[in-house]
Amino acid sequence: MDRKPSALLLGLLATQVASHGHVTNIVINGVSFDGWDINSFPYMDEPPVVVAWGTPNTANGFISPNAYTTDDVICHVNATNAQGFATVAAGDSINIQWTEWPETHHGPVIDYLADCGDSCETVDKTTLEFFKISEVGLVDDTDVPGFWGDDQLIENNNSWLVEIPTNIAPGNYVLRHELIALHGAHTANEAQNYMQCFNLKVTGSGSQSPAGVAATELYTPTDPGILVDIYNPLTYTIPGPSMIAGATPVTQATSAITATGTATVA
Ligand SMILES: *[C@@H]1O[C@H](CO)[C@@H](O)[C@H](O)[C@H]1NC(C)=O
Ligand SMILES: *[C@@H]1O[C@H](CO)[C@@H](O)[C@H](O)[C@H]1NC(C)=O
Ligand SMILES: [Cu+2]
Repeated sequence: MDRKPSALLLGLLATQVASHGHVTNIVINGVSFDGWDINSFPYMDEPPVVVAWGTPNTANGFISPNAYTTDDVICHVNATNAQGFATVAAGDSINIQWTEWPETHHGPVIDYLADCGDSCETVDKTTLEFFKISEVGLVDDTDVPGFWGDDQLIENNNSWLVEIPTNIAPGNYVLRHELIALHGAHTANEAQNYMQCFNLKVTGSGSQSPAGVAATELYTPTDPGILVDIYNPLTYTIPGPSMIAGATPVTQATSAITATGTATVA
């Protein structure tokens, strides 16, 4: 028997790798923290402790609208709590580095935080209530399908800068970072959500504890920002709740890496 993968299978694998993406690392004030490596960590009995939530997403896949009410929409498929965290001051920005994002995958870039209480390492993910701190949708609609948040991400070295609002009370938070690809979204259930979660300890003197919603209540398959034809001129409505007061849009920029950090284990 020929044990080599067939040309067809190789082609499919290549297509999958080429057509989707995931986060490789995040950078906070020059310090780079590893993400969850979908190509190796899922195969390990004891994967390294990182600040990113774990997922057996070895297919480099996405979550579909028909799974918006399942736990997979919280932090990706079968996600498990990150076992460490990174510390960030409110008001600081975090650069989130993706693998090469496909040009065809136009759509918004959205970021949320959820307060974990005592520990993001042990919190029950179904109790997390997310509030929105950043959203960028259709930036320029001059030429259909337009220039989108994730086109900005591509121009920004496939990375995204998000600011932790200054007014947030210090504490333990999950950052839920998400790209939604809308190239097929004119067909029901064909939007593609790519979310990744990270554990943060936010320091500072803020006092706000914004109300949030469960991730399973963020979107519905027929939201105008989810079931949408981007190949015709449109006014795009970014899905999910409004941004909190104090959320500050930042100009996209890369973050030079000056050091490598490791997740803090409580
Ligand atoms: C996620 O968990 C379900 C239920 O245990 C399982 O059927 C499915 O194969 C898992 N998915 C992945 C990608 O591991
Ligand atoms: C651009 O991204 C690559 C990884 O894809 C990274 O190695 C490099 O440092 C980044 N460049 C800048 C200026 O951030
Ligand atoms: Cu894709």
